[in-house]
Amino acid sequence: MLTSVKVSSTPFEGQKPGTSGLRKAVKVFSQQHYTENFIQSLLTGGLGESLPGSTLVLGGDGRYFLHEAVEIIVRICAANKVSKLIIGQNGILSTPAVSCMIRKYKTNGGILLTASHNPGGPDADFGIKFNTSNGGPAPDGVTNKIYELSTGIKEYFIVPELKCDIKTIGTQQFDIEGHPFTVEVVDSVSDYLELMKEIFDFDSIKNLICGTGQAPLKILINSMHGVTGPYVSRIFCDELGASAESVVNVIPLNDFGGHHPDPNLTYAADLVEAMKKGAFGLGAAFDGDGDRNMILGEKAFFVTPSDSLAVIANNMDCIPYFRRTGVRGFARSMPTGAAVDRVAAKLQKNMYEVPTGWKYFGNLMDAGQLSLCGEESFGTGSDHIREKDGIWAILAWLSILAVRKQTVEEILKNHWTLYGRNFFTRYDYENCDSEPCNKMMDDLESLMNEPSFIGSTHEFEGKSFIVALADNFSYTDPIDGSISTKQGLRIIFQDGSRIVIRLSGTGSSGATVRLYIDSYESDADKYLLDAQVMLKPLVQIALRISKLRELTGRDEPTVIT
Ligand code: VG1
Ligand code: CO
Repeated sequence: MLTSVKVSSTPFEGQKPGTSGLRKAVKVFSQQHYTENFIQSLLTGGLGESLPGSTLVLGGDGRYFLHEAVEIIVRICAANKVSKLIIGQNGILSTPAVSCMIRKYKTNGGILLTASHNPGGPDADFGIKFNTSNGGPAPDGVTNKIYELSTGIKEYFIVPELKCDIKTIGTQQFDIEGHPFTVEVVDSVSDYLELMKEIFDFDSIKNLICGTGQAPLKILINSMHGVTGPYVSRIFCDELGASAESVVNVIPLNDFGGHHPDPNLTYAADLVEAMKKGAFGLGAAFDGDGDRNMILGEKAFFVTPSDSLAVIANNMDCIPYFRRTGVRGFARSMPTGAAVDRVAAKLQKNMYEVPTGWKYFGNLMDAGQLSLCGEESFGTGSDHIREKDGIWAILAWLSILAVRKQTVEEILKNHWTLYGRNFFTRYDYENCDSEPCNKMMDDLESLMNEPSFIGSTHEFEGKSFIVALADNFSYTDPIDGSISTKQGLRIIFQDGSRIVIRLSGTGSSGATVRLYIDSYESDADKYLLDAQVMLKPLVQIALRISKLRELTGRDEPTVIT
């Protein structure tokens, strides 16, 4: 029998909820009691009365500090009378896999150890995220409660002697002062793979990749040394017949090989370079925890996430799951390019615009109102789980390619011919000082609130735009009526073009400014032009109105997508 002890503790830093979960540098989590405080607050605040006797899924993306965190969480769960933890072997579970397992095993929730697309290693980031019983990120009400508890915590409960083996698949039973506590270590991939097989036609994708009846589609999948490695090897190589050279960086490393595990044109530059050589028909990369994806066609033809969402929306019948469930509705986060809106209008489906962060989609899905959604930040997903899902997105694209027998580029060009093109770009200014960024946002909001701002004309190199609407985006959840205010400044012009500026809620230090530009073009002669050229006037107008350069001292963004 093991005993639980109460340890006195004091909060030393507010653990504020962000866009999703808690992210800070590893050295913060390593401070005495920091992780313990947070986990105790998470269990008490997140599970409330259902904490004793609860079952939780636990796993992470393999980054540095994962094993220490798992050990602490197991011991604190045991002391708080959790009855069972389902843990991925070696602590490895992708974010989509956790969501899948919470739903499959109907657990009370799950704890995800990841800082997503942020770098890992002893001097880099770590994160803890709580998902509720629907499999999705905890809603604001829950994260606010956890935050409140963490600011006043005085003690936590722990079973310091408890040791469990997370290397070996199997069940371990413990007796904590008469309470049974079970740790079940499971294969990290199996449950997720099973779900993918229910959603997609694996035979048809296999024929596409192996070239049964036509030339094989050569694919190049880059896991960026994140958690998707084992999933990619099992799904694309073992199940779908892709060759070993089709997958790279599939060994999860605790520092992601020193890289930024963020699938965009800057941080996944090696995929871009490899694709440019022209030998592959589809390229893909994922972030550290496997919920984001980037898709490239032959010769590195870039599919923006906003377009990817719209193309999948327009081709839902290529995916067996949607043929079964029907298409309930589409959604995107507010800054995401509005290409999908046009598909929704044509197909007469409901279209929702929600704040940034996946948690807002969950309520709509739970209420049966939403089938497919996405964010410009390389997030695409559906109601099969309650997280965005990188591998799912690639399988969705492969399904479309298999049915339509066209290249990625052809599919995009057809789409633009049908709907016109929404040009989109995002500029990130990472690691800025917080104070000037807050001032910039406040000043801009005041300017936008001046009565003369609506109707004002803004001009750059001969192109001019007239402001039709300007606000700080606010969202009323149509299902539970909860209101989320101040979700980003948006300026909408009379021609429908949009400038959006918001501060990141996921950074682990300083402030990150995100500037988003979305503009619609219906002139077919311009569909193939470069987005940076097309959007330059709006970018310059945004920089001018916001005084971003002057206030942040940054001339150039750190990342452009
Ligand atoms: C960013 C993205 C947002 C995404 C969030 C979590 O948030 O902009 O679209 O949902 O990261 O992604 P922010 O607040 O930094 O802009 V990840 O892959 O955690 O899970
Ligand atoms: Co992620």
